[in-house]
Parts: sequence; structure tokens; C-alpha cells
Amino acid sequence: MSGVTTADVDFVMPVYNEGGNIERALREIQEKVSLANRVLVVYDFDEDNTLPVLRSLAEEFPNVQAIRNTLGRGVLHAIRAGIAATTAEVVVVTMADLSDDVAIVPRMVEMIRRDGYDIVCASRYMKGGRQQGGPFLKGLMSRVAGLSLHWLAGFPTHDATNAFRAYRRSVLVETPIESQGGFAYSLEITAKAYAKGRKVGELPSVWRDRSAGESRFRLRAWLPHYLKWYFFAMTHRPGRRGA
Ligand SMILES: Nc1nc2c(ncn2[C@@H]2O[C@H](COP(=O)(O)OP(=O)(O)O)[C@@H](O)[C@H]2O)c(=O)[nH]1
Ligand SMILES: [Mg+2]
Repeated sequence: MSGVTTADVDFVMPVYNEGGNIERALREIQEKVSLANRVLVVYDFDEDNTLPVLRSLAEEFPNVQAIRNTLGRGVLHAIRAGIAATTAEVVVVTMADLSDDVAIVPRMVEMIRRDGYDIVCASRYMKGGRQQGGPFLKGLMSRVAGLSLHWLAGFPTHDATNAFRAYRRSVLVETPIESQGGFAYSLEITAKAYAKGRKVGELPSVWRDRSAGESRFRLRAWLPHYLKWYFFAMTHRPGRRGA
């Protein structure tokens, strides 16, 4: 994307050797998201096998920009580096492994731009949403966390741990991330924003486990981060204001 035009939506897409998935992931966005968009593909190292594929697609996808994450290795640093490069009013974090169905992105963007939402969560655990495949324990814990926060604490989504989420960019800018690794930052940001009175909504979404490449999800290592923000979300509701 050139000149001073700003896209309707900037995607932040972290990648770690997604050479087998990236073309399909970009085509899905091209086919299902007819908004002006940029896709910021964030990689950690120059030998990443996603890069040659990206170079071969450069002409066909002028909206795609490869960004080298220089904040430190790992998916959280990559997402932070991607967020730092965003300019659009709406930022969507999504994965390159074809797990997320980007067909809901236009509605996510509409909810933020037209209906005043600040964060829209893709939700596997509400009516119409689904989780297909993936490790049993990871899925079970994610579901129990999401449903307990929703039903016990009134958390505004059934799916607290999904990273596939649309954010009003200003919310990302004003919310410092304390999480040190993994994907718990998405629960952190959403819980903090909700506690501050920001409007958080959800849309049903189907998540499918990847068929190419390998997951780098580290349940044990990241569990303490999740628990910290789970507890925060359980105990911080927005204060009553106005109506
Ligand atoms: N830049 C970067 N991206 C990563 C890293 N680990 C995972 N990713 C990307 O993050 C997304 C989700 O990762 P994945 O390991 O499949 O997690 P899962 O979907 O929870 O199993 C994919 O697009 C990966 O390529 C990393 O260390 N650095
Ligand atoms: Mg995955």
C-alpha cells in the first residue's frame, strides 16, 4: 500500500515457518475481506521459510508487508512489533495457520466502526461457534476458562483466550502489555479494557487446528500468564458509569 491512504483494517499475522500455509491464508483474506486492508506478516528471523513464498506473491499482494520482529523472539514480541506498525482504525490479530475463519472480519470491523465496540472477540464457545481438533487439554482448559469467566463474572465473551480478535487501535495504544510470552496478552488487553469500561463484543467463529506445520503452543509454560489474567478478569468488572 502506498502514499498516505490508510486501510480500513490492518491485520497483524505472526509467522514461524508458515511456508506451507501463508499463501492460502492470504488468499482467504483476499476472498473474504473486501475492505481496504494491509496484512503485516511478522517474522523473527531471515531464514524463516515463509519469506520466499511471500516474495513470490509480492506482486499479486501489494497489501502484504513483511515485518521483521526486532523486539525479541517469540509470538508475543512478534505481535507487539506488528501492532507498532499499524495505522488503521481497526487492527485484527489473526494467525497464518488457517485456524481462524476470516469471513467474520467485515462484521468485526463494522461493529467497531459503526456500533461503537472497542474489541470484538471471535468466539468458539458461543452458539454458532466451534472448536475443531487441537490438543484435548488445551481445548478443555480454554473452554472452561472462557465459560466460567462469562457465566460467573459476566465477562463479555464466552471465549476469553482466543487470540483472533479485532481491536480499535486506540485501545491497543493505551493498553500496555505486561504479559511476557505466548497469547495470554489477548486476555490481558481485553480484561483491562473491559474493566475500564470499553465496549467488548463477540461473534461466533469456528477454529480448526492446522493441517500443515507445527503448533508452538506451550501450555505449561504459558499457563501462569493465563491464570494471572484469568484471576484479574474474574475480579475486575467495569465500574458503574452514567446509565
Ligand atoms: N513470529 C513468530 N510467530 C509465531 C511464533 N510461534 C508461533 N507463531 C505464529 O503464531 C500463530 C499461531 O501459532 P501456533 O503455534 O499454531 O499456536 P496455536 O494455534 O495456538 O497452536 C501462527 O501463525 C504461527 O506461525 C514465534 O515464535 N514467532
Ligand atoms: Mg495454530
